[in-house]
Amino acid sequence: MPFTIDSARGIFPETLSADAVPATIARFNQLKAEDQLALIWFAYLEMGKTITIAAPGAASMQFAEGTLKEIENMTFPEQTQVMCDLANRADTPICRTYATWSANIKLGFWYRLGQLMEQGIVAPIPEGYQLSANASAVLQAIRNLDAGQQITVLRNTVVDMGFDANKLGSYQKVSEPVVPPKEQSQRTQVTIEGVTNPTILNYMNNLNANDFETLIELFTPDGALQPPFQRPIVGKDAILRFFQEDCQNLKLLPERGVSEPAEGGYTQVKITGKVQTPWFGAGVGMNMAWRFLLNPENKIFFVAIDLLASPQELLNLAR
Ligand code: ECH
Ligand code: GLY
Ligand code: GLY
Ligand code: GLY
Repeated sequence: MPFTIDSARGIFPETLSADAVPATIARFNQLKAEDQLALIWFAYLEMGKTITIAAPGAASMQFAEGTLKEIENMTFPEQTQVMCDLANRADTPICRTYATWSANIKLGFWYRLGQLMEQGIVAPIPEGYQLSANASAVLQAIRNLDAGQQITVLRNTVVDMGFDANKLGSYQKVSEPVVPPKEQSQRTQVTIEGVTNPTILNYMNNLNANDFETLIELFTPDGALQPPFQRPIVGKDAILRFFQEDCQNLKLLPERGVSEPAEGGYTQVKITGKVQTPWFGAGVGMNMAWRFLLNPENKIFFVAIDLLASPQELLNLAR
């Protein structure tokens, strides 16, 4: 085989991903818990002036309801302690429960806590809270990012909170029910300037239709998918689980691409375009690239999804 997953990760090396995102998260992680929570609160309020977040669906909220009730019944100091524990990734019952939740359930949980803080039911960030100098600098770094990068920082900080899931041992992951695929009549078909490869078009169209069972058949058994700023997810079972847990109701808007032969009868394809998340809809278009490596049978051996450094990168199809 001419490629390994590791060597496949290096296709289209000119792709400039948004390194500012992991850099900002690393600086955020150095802050003390109180500063982390206050910083997110301030960032969230500021972003709320320009972009609107959709209320989480009932399907994702039902799993967090027990924990939210528990928190509502606590005193303010106890509530503040729970939020600091989450930021500190402490070993507590709530932090362990949180660790079993999918990303959308974690986001829905914080969305609701934010509302309860506004209503005075959950302890607010103290009036006049002064961020440390480092925290102010991280907040300024977030202001300087584009909206797609800002929501990625927020998402990733929330996902990383709670007890470390790798230390839980065996556990049942809690995620929203899988939505049925869209009816054929409701489906849209993408067109991509420069690319007509059916595997690529089917990838985009099936993901847009939440048709994960059809989508996964486009992959080789040992294939891999690398989400932004993450390690590759390897093998059809794991990729299918990821699609079902984390990829419902995304909107992929690919714009252009290049396709060219690679070693051993493989084909490498780079696509650029926008992606919308159901949390923000058309309000935030994330600038993305997909870097595909297809085997000689036109199956996906590898695909990396990158959040791009800038909109100019949408035009960069260099190898
Ligand atoms: C408050 C203060 C106290 C602390 C906290 C608070 C609450 C914060 C809240 C934050 C909410 C943030 C949200 C962020 C959502 C971001 C979503 C993103 C989605 C990106 C998806 C992408 C998908 C790409 C993919 C493609 C593929 O082809 C394959 C699959 C996949 C304020 C109370 C914490 C409430 C809601 C960034 C890019 C295209 C890889 C998935
Ligand atoms: N409101 C977006 C979601 O629940 O995914
Ligand atoms: N941030 C990409 C994902 O949904 O995993
Ligand atoms: N595109 C993933 C990274 O820059 O790490």
